Amino acid sequence: MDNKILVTQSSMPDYQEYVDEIKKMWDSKWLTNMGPIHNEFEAKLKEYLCTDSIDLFTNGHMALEISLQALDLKGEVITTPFTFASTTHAIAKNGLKPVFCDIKYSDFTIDEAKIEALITENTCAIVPVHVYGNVCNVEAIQKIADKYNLKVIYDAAHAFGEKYKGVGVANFGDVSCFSFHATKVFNSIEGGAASYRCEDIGTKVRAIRNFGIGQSMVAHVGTNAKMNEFCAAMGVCNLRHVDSEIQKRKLLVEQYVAQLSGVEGIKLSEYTADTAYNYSYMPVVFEDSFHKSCTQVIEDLAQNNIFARRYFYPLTSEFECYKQLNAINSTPVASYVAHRVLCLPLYADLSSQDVTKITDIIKR
Ligand code: T4K
Repeated sequence: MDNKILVTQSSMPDYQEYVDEIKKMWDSKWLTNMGPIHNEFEAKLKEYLCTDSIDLFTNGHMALEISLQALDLKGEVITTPFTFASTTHAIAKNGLKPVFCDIKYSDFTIDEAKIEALITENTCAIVPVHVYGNVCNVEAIQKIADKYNLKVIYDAAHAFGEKYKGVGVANFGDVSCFSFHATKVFNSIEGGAASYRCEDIGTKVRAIRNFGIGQSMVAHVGTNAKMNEFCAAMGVCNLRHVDSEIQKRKLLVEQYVAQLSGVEGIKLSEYTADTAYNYSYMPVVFEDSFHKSCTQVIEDLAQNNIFARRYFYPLTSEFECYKQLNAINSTPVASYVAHRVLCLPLYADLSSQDVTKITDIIKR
């Protein structure tokens, strides 16, 4: 391999640990369709995520898309444009209209103070994103949802294992959806999960995940989004090590923060004492007062074989497929951040020397 430093690097167990795990499949010949490793993984996740309800999926996107389908929603959904394509696509794929709400500059999550003004008689739900692992203002959002009888579906793709005021994030809203993609803090190669407040949603979600096949008959238009045993085995292995991976990331983030805070024109994400973070991303906003533009920083880093990424640029509201919604100028804070934010390399095996090299290049 070359010596490139990429934005992230998949966490993997020792080769032998994974081989020992998948060896069971050669004995059982059971590869998919909610097999024994799948069920073991699910049980372990319930414990880790502090929730009674967890269902596994092929990926985080299918968890989100199917959960929205299971809620039988119609009309408009208030959401953030400062996210990965998946969030907005999951809404649109269900025939729902995304209505974009601005974000807060402090932590880049949906601005709860701007949600109510967007509610109409057609609003049926709110889909906030715990972006970069920054937990949304779950109390304020739930208050609004209760007042207007709206469902809340959290895109928790970045928030695996986090707690807010001691409560696992899987417990907020009607549904929370996680991603276990190879690029995430915790991965099962590809994979995802959803947790629910109400078991009825779980029953429906499980049917839709398996072609709509329920207890007796096919009642829902379903799809195939079942997690296979190879992915579940990777999940079981990685779950054993996730706490130490998060601890290593925490130290690296603390180093980044120490070396970049106070620099004129650099804005870092705000961390609060209420949240137990997973340190999934290292976002930095290069404000106009910084001596280089975000694009120049990307180029300077790339010249040194370091590859930061523009998560999330452009806003999903600026995608070709959503232009007809005419929402491009409706979220000024999100637009400002999207044009200036970079996620710096962050993964458990990144060295502290590399963090220093990266921050030196940025400050130089
Ligand atoms: N909601 C939100 C808010 C999300 O961010 C995402 C996914 C979802 C929903 C949907 O969840 P999933 O359906 O994906 O489970 C990546 C991921 O593909 C995507 O999962 C993630 N968000 C998004 C933010 O980033 P890319 O296009 O940046 O990935 P890629 O291939 O450029 O990889 C980035 C770096 O990661 C590489 O430079 C090296 C490293 N890498 C990548 C792969 C694929 C590895 O070390 N190992 C690997 O196997 O999208």
